[in-house]
Amino acid sequence: MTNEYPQALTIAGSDSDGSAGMQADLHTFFARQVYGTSVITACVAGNSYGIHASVAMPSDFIDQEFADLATDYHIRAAKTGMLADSTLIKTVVKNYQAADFGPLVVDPVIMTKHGNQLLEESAFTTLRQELLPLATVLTPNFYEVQKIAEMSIHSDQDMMVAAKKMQKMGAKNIVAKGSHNQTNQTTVRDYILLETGEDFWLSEPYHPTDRVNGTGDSLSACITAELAKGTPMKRAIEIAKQFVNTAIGQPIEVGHKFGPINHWAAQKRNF
Ligand code: PXL
Repeated sequence: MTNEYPQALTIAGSDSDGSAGMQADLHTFFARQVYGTSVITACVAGNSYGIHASVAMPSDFIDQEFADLATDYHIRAAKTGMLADSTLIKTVVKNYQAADFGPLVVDPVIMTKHGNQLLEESAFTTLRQELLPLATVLTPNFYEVQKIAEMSIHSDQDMMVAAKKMQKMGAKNIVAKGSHNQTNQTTVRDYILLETGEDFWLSEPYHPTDRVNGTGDSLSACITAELAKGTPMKRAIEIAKQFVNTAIGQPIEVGHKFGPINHWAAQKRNF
């Protein structure tokens, strides 16, 4: 088809306040000039103070969402977000394997910024054994690294060992996000381990703000958008880091507590 627009997919939960989950992914796709499609896995009711109810979609409905996209759209990259439990992970794995949706970015969503758990503890094994082997990119935050790799991180060396461990579980490229809860912190450092074996640290300024909901969603969505456009892996990761950092650095007043990041500020930058 002439003039075909790059299409990307988010397989994620809906967050009613629009700050995170599928909504943050779609904001990011839009800002990065890719057409966003979505497979909704769960819905959460919440606002900037927290999440107050959550419901998972039935598996046969998820099957139908995948089927409808597969028969019509040309999806070039996909990402996962909230998958809630083991049944949902298995449903998504089965459908993604049957489809031809390009590289998969797995954001292993376990806990929100408010401290609400979005993935049942009993699903961690399914996540490790069934989803990670499909991950072209895995983007765990500092907490998720420790949960998935089953070790605590106290040093750069620990982070490198954990990333290698996650790569052995089958994820090809690892974007392991650094901690950001030390006092007087001025930078956040993420550790990247590529499929090729190349590894490096990416450092960005730390912004002391509570308006950080949806940062992990937006980072993984931005990598997905770039992969859908054909951007090489290392560059896709660098762009995503800068995109999210710019969006955190110019907070907007929406909600009262853990509000959304500023996708418009990031959209204005030329990467
Ligand atoms: O940011 C993690 C996240 C992912 N998915 C959904 C969420 C949240 C955080 O609030 O609500 C649906």
